[in-house]
Amino acid sequence: MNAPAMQGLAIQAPSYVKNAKLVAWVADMAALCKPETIYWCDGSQEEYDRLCQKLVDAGTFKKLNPAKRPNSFLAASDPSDVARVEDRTFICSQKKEDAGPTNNWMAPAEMRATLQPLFDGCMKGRTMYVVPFSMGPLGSPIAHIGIELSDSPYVAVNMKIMTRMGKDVYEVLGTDGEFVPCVHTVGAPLEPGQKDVSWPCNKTKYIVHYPETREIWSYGSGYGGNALLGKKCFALRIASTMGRDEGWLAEHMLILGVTSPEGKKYHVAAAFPSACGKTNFSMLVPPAGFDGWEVTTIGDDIAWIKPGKDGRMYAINPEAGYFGVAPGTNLKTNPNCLKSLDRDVIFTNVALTDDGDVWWEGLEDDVPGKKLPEHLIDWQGKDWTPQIAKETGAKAAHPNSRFTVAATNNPALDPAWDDPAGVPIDAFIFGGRRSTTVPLVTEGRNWTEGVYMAATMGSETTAAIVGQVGVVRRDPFAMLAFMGYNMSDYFQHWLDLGKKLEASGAKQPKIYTTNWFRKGPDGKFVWPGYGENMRVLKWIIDRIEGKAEGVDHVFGVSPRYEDLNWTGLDFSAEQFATVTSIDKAAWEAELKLHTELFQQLAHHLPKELPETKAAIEQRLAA
Ligand code: SAT
Ligand code: MN
Repeated sequence: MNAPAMQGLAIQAPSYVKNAKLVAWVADMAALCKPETIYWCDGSQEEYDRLCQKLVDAGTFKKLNPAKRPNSFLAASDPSDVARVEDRTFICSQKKEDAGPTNNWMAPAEMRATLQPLFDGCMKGRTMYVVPFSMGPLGSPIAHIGIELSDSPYVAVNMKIMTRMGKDVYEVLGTDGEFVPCVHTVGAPLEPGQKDVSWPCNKTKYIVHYPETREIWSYGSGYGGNALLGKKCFALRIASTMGRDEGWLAEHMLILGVTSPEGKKYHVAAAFPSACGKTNFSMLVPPAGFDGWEVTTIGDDIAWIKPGKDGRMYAINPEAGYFGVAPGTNLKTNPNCLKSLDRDVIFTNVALTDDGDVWWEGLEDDVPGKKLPEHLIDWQGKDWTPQIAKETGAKAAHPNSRFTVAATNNPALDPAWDDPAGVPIDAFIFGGRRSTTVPLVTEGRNWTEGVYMAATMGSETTAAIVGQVGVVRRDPFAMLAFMGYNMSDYFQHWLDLGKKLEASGAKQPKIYTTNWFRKGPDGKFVWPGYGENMRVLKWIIDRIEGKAEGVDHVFGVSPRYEDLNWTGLDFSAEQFATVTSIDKAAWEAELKLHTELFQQLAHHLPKELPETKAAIEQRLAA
């Protein structure tokens, strides 16, 4: 491709890179993107430190006060580049129906023709980083390899934390192993002598997936899931199609271990939309009244789940770090997370304190009445004081500001988090953010009822996506933004897997739906959430053991007040009713929304879903 442009830029792969297809692809991409140099990342600490220093010199990173926050940095993004861009995200399968009605689609040839001129010369004046990474423990039968080419050193250092990144990956890859090619550019070529900006990006953005050829092309953004291509692009959108073809699941789920006082261990995988508390739930500290219970983290965002030889479902966390939402995190809401952030962290778009540390909204809320900082530099570099905040409503940290930190920093990390065999799943939870209608917790009476609850889940949007915050949208399986193929085919995949699992004779996971977010007439959350979610988790464990009661209702089984342990929490039966009531009119309206969803997804929609809906409608009318 365009050979003359390559003159003077030799593709000199390190001797340990022995995969001919990879070297040829890097050469092709270099010829297209025309970087000034190519740098092959080895994943070493020395390299990480060097690239971080480079980012400090470029003004992208600010080094935080080492006495307060050792080996940590603060990045400020361009104010236009702060979250995932769902309307710029495309699934380019050959057939439109394979992307389905919930995805943006363009024919692969048309998309390639669109991207060609954008990528041509897009890395001029910059370094192309070759970032080798494994999603999942190196060499695990559940893991897969990707190579990201990026002109962003910010991406390279974040990938070091978020994935198993480094030259060991080439050993697993060997001479002819498979990898998912991921090309990323900020889309800001530099002319000779042109001064760079601290956060290069482009107004034009494309986050593109070719599921059939398993490729990812990302243009114009440097932020989060748009740019760290191992995460949503690979581990969810591409991996979901791999899972469909190969009989496994790639899910937007945290994975936690929960150990009872008797020492029995369970594993729960839970799907919630972005910025709905997955990290908090995965690091939960059991409250008073739960002596001897322990919760440990396997993953906080993504699960790859494959059926094992014994017929059970085994899950790994394909990631190696957390890219979590900072605002709201404090010693009360998530003490384990706060401790994880003591050192070795990359913060993006939080505020800077006058003594060189970080701050975000809610950090001080662990103790009532704690004073706000007197002065900060906000995420856009402006002065912030409590007075300014009061007058203008200005947030010191962006609502989608993030931390990037290694899983190994987490004091609650599960000993099996890196086990190549994965952990067996006992329960799936699906949780939306709904101020009304949906009760605290419901158990599906069977696999199909569980799949129905997951498929019809609604949630109010958050700042994790560019666009309007707080509108209810259907977010099936919390996968709306992350599905690599037709949503109805995905429902079918879940139903088929359920049948296969049932046929194995092994004990199968139960399926639950939760809602921590019901509000009272005063507009405030009624359920205290965070560590108190243990009360719900224990009910779930007890149900698995056949030890807890509940009440059968129109779409499943929920606990009565007396079915939960209330030791140590002042929560009245009346409050409980507020978060668990099933209002007939609200559910009639809710079911209309399910009908709308099913109309949208009519093509290939499994008949079990409208059948389940009809049964709910009958029970509701009775
Ligand atoms: O930006 S990310 O996609 O990594 C975070 C999220 O939306 O969950
Ligand atoms: Mn997520």
